[in-house]
Amino acid sequence: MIRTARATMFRSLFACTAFVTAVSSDEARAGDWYVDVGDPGCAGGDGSQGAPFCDIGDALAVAANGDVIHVEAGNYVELLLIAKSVTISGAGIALTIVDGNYQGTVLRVTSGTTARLEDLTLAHGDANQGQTYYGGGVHNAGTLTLERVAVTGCRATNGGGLYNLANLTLSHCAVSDNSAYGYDGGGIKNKSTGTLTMTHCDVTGNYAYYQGGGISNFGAVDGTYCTISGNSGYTYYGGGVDNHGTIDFDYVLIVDNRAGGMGGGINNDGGTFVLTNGTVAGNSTWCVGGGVQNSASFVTHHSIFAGNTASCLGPDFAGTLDSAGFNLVADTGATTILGDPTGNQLGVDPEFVDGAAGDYSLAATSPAIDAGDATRSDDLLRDLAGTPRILDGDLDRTRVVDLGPFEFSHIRLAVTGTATPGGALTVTATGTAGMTAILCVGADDGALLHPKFGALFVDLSTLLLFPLGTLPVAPLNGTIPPSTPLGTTIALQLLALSGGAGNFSNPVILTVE
Ligand SMILES: [Ca+2]
Ligand SMILES: [Ca+2]
Repeated sequence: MIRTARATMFRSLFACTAFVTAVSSDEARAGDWYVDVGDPGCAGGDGSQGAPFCDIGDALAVAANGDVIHVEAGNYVELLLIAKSVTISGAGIALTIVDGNYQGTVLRVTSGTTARLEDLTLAHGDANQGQTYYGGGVHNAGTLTLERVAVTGCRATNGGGLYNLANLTLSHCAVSDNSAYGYDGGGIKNKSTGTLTMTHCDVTGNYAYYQGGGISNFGAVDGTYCTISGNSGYTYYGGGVDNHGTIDFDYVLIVDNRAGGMGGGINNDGGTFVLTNGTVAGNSTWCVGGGVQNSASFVTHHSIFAGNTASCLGPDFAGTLDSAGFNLVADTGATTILGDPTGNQLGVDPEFVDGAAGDYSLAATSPAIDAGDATRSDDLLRDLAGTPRILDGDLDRTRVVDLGPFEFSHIRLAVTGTATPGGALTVTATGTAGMTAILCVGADDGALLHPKFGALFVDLSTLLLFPLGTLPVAPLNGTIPPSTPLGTTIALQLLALSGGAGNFSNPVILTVE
């Protein structure tokens, strides 16, 4: 009876919420070209929407500066050379695959060209096949933006995945399983002339024979909300990152990388490294600096160095750590700590949820919770996992930022099912037993900062509250009304309360389609 009543309330709650409706406009403009390898008539196509080309290269040949090339789902076995300022838009990162078939670099952008690629994958490039030896997936000499793009399974002497000489911006990208089998930069090599900006990117499972399994940097890198994990620098330096230039990382997780010599997570050699709210953990090296090996400038605050291993010296941090306060270093045996000692926790276990299983978020008892600068007000509003930042993790009614890229919340939201008209959804709330859970449902794009509970990302003007009871609670099943317009967005977020204290959960934003 209770479950039925809850489901009815859930349905009615969806039905009476005034959802925002987004109507997409796919009208063709002058300068739009269409490519669909699956169109049976594409061999005679003219690039119009009704008669698409088979190959992206055909569209590049006729496109002018400013044009947009729309590429349908499919496997496109070709190498792309972009010397015009165009946008190439795929059907989705898992749907539109540009496959180099190991015949050369998959994507080359020439100097002076501004290009954008979105919603596709670049795979199976090999720069050593008659080309430059640099950049198996991408060789960029221009201004290139990749958004929702994967670069995977590529190889080169330097820069197995991407090789950047100029301006490269990566957003919501995955750089995985690439190899620099000759020298450095398994995932990415950023040259001294290169400026690389990364947001919401994962650099995972890449390999370099010599150094910089994930990233080898000689230029300037700015990274926010990124994960660098499971990369390997086989023989020498920097399993995750090898730096000789300038790196500024915020909210970055560097875990489970390995180097054959020094700096399992990071090798900072002659460069400048600034790390804010980073976690460097679970990395290993054959010799010095399992987490970090630093022989230059390494400035950090609100960061965690723990659970790394080194066979010779300095499991967590070998060298000089220039503290800007609020760092946790579990093993300081080879660490010289200079700078501001405020809030540093040395020789302390940060208590990850399950580091061995790759979960480096904070357990409820972690000393890193609410251990940051109490005067700090973050403008990023979410942590690496999408949880609101800053939260009151210790429930003393004062929000204080946690150490590392993850903010601890007493409640987490998971939504499964199909976001279609009439589709069934299951909402699961997990969190601290005994706290009262409330489900918030409404339209998207709210961002209201509650002084005690954190940020609510459900639009307050359409907000409906739905009490779930005391944690633990059973999953809640609901149905999206069949009449819901396509493109409707629905935002869900949980609130856990105990006395006058509480935390909002991560939000889940659904688009009905
Ligand atoms: Ca906190
Ligand atoms: Ca607190």
